[in-house]
Amino acid sequence: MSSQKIPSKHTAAVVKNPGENCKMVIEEIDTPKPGPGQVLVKVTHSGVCHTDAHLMRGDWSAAGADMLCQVGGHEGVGSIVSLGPDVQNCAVGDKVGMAWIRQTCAVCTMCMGNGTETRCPNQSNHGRDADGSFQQYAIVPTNYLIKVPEGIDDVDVGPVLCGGVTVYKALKVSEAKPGQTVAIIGAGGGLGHLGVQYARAMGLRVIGIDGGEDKEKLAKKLGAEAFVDFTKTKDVVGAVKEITGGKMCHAVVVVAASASGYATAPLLCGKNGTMVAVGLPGGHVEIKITPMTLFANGTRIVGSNVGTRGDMEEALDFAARGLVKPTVAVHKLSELEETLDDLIKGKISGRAVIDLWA
Ligand code: 8ID
Ligand code: ZN
Repeated sequence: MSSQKIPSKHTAAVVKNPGENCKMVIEEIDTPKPGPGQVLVKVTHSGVCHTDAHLMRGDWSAAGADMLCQVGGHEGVGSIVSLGPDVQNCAVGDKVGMAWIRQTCAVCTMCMGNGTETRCPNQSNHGRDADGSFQQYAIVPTNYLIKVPEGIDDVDVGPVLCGGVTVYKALKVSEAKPGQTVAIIGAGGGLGHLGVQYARAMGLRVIGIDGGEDKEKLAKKLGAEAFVDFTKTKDVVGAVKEITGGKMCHAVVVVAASASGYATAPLLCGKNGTMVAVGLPGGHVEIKITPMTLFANGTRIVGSNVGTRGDMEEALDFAARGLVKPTVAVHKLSELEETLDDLIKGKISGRAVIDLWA
């Protein structure tokens, strides 16, 4: 079933040798046909998440998370161009998103739990074990297909599908209440700059922490009341102490992809504060806090991973209502490898987005 001509081949960024010697090649690959329970999506744009860089470079190999497919990307948006044999819950022409979670098993304890489906041990992920959104056409199973609401520009959808929903969920998990203060470590990056906006829309006060003038400008423009530049400030804990009048923060969301981001994080929490681990630097990184500090402060340390389909609907709704708008720089697919290099070097403020047809 299809209303438009689908080419037999399409352009994709194919990853050769994921790991240290990884190389990306722009190639024409076969356009697959959707099977039962699947649709074919013509991808228009895809956000570029730091997770893509981690996977391609093998940063998480020691943790058993290798890239097992040939095309990365999990912030894809496009429209359905063809339906598999038995598909009924969507139609050709629907605007949809493909995110990190491609499929869950729906029957394990995590899938059946309240809000725990993101921890399904049997899940598959776009750009990790199934080809993702850095290609013009992609197969997407329908049970995790995201319907994109009206009101968001195409170019802005992708960054919400991973970056947006992830920080939104992390803020919910932090249990910070309106009027309370959250520090976002990595506030000028992809997840962080969206975190500043979600936090503001949720009534929170934001201290942004990141490096460089561009990231400071962006975080402040989006609503951070204060900013600490970790590349210039030796004593980040002292700086936050000064900003908060000694009270420190109710929540600390770490989206930095570095060990240094975690070094100070638990110490930025005030009494009964919560640190949420989101950023996933490669290598062996530990979160250090003494029992005495835990005892004295009641610090809660939790991890948060992406969001459920319900979280996704809410995260997109904030964007559709204009409360959150990704700051994007649009690139061609041929510029993806360079864009990933820039991301690793910390040079990208906001989110880079690939236009698959430019
Ligand atoms: O579900 C999840 N937990 C999830 C979902 C999506 C992404 C986790 N992630 C992970 C990614 O794999 C990555 O490890 O979150 C991390 C951030 O992803 P991103 O936002 O896509 O990356 P980015 O745009 O590079 O932003 C990171 C920011 O951290 C800053 C950098 O300057 C950059 O702006 N940063 C670093 I690196 N070290 C810092 C430090 N010590 C720091 N900011 C403050 N202090
Ligand atoms: Zn991501």
